[in-house]
Amino acid sequence: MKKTSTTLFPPRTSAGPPAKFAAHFRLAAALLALLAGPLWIQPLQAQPAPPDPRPRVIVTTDGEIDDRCSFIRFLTYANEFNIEGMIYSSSRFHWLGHTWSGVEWIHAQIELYSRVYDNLKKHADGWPSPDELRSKVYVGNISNVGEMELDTPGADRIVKVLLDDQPGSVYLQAWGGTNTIAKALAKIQKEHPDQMDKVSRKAVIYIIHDQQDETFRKYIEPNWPKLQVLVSIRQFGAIAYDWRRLIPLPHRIFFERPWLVGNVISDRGPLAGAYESENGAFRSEGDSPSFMHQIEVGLRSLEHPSYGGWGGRFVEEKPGVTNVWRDAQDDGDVYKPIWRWAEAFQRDWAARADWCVKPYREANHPPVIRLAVPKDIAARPGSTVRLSVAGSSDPDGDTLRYSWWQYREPGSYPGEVSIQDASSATALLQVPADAKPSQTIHLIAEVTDTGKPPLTRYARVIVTVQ
Ligand SMILES: [Ca+2]
Ligand SMILES: [Ca+2]
Repeated sequence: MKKTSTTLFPPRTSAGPPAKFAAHFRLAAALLALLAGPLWIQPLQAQPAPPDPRPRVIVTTDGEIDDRCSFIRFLTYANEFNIEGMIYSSSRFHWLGHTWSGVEWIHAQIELYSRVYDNLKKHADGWPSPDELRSKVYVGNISNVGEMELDTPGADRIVKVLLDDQPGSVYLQAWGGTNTIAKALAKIQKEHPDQMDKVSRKAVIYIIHDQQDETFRKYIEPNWPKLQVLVSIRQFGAIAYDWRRLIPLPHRIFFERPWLVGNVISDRGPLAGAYESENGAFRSEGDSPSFMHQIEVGLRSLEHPSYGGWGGRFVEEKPGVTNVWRDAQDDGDVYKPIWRWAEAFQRDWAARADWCVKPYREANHPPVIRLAVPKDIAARPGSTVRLSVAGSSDPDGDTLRYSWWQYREPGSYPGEVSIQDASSATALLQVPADAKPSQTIHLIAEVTDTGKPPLTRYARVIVTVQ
C-alpha cells in the first residue's frame, strides 16, 4: 500500500513539520550529530514547526441543494485546505423557517466522509479527521435574510480566526449571503478598531453573487475598503443550474449523466454516492468556484485576482477606491474563465471519487510539476526565452504530455506570441519585437498524465518585457 503526498503543499502534522520537510530535518539532524555532536541537536529539535502552508478557509453556506453538491466536492479536497470553519448562514433564498435545509446536513456529510476517510489517507497526506471537521462546524446568522445583529457562534468563530496571530490569508467563502461574515467584521470594527488594518490585510472574501443579501454592498464595502473581495457575479453560472447553456460541447460531456454516473457517483462509496445529481447528470455547484480558487494546482491564482485559475478570474471593480474584484472575461466570454478548465477539474474530481474507495495502485494521482526556470522572467523585445518543466514527474509513473500556451487575458501585452516546441517539456518563447517595456506575457505549462482519468497540473511563467 503505497502512500505519497500528492499535494504541492505538504500538510502539517500535529507532531511536527510537513512530511516532505520532516525527512530533510531528520537528515540535517543526523548530519549535524555526526559533525558536531549532540550539543548541536538540542536547538534544532526545539525549532517550531513551520506554519501550515495550505490556505486557511472558512465556508459559509445557505444549504441550498447546490451548496450540498458543492460540499461533497469540497470534502473530497479537504486535505488541500486548512479548514477553520464550516458555518451555516442565510441568504435571500434560504433562512430559518424559509426553504431551510436545517443545521444537520454538514454533520451528515462529514459522517459520510468518515466512512471513506481511511481510504482517502492511502492517496495523500493532510486529511482532517472526521472529529476535527465536526469541531469546526458552527451555526452563524440564519434567523433572517441579511440578519447581522445577533451574536452567533459562527460569527464569533470568524472573529477569532481573523484576530489570531497565524500567518497567511484567511479565505472567507460566501456560498450564501455575506451576513455572518458582515456580523464578524462589524464586531471587530466595534470592539477591536485597532485591528481593522490587520484584518483587512489578512481576510479575502470570495462571494458567489453579491445580491444574496445586502450586507456586502451596504456594510462591508463602505466600511472595509482595503479588504480584498472577489465577487463572482456571473461567472460562477458556468457550473450552476444553467450549465447546459453556458458550457461549450467539448467540455459539457463531463457534466452529462453518462460521464458523471460512470466516473463519480456510481461505485465510489457513500460520500460521492450521496451527490444530489439531477437524474445522474450534474445539477449545479454554483458555490464551488469559491473554494476551487484555493486548490493549489500551479496556476498561481492566489497571487493576484487577475491571474485566473479553477475558481475564475477577476478585474478590479473601482480601481483606487475599493479592493473589490468582479468577473473578468476571456475571449469576451464571462463564463470562460471557469469553463476553460472544466475538463481538468471534472477529471480531477473523478480521481478524488476513486480515492474514496480504490487502493493506491488502482487510482490516479496528479503529476508533480517541477518548473526548471524562474517563475518570473524579465526579457527584451525580440529575445528568446527558454521555458521548461523538464524534471516533472508522476507518482504513478505515467507518461506526461505537455502543452505550453499563452494565457493572453491576464497579460498586458495585447498580441499573440509564438511558442516553439509548445508540446515539449522545454519550449522557446519568442518575445515579440513590438512588445513595450513593463508589458507582461503569461505562459501556462499544462502537464497531463496518461492515467485514468488523465490528470492535469500546471506551471505559470510571467515574462515582463524590459
Ligand atoms: Ca448557496
Ligand atoms: Ca498519475
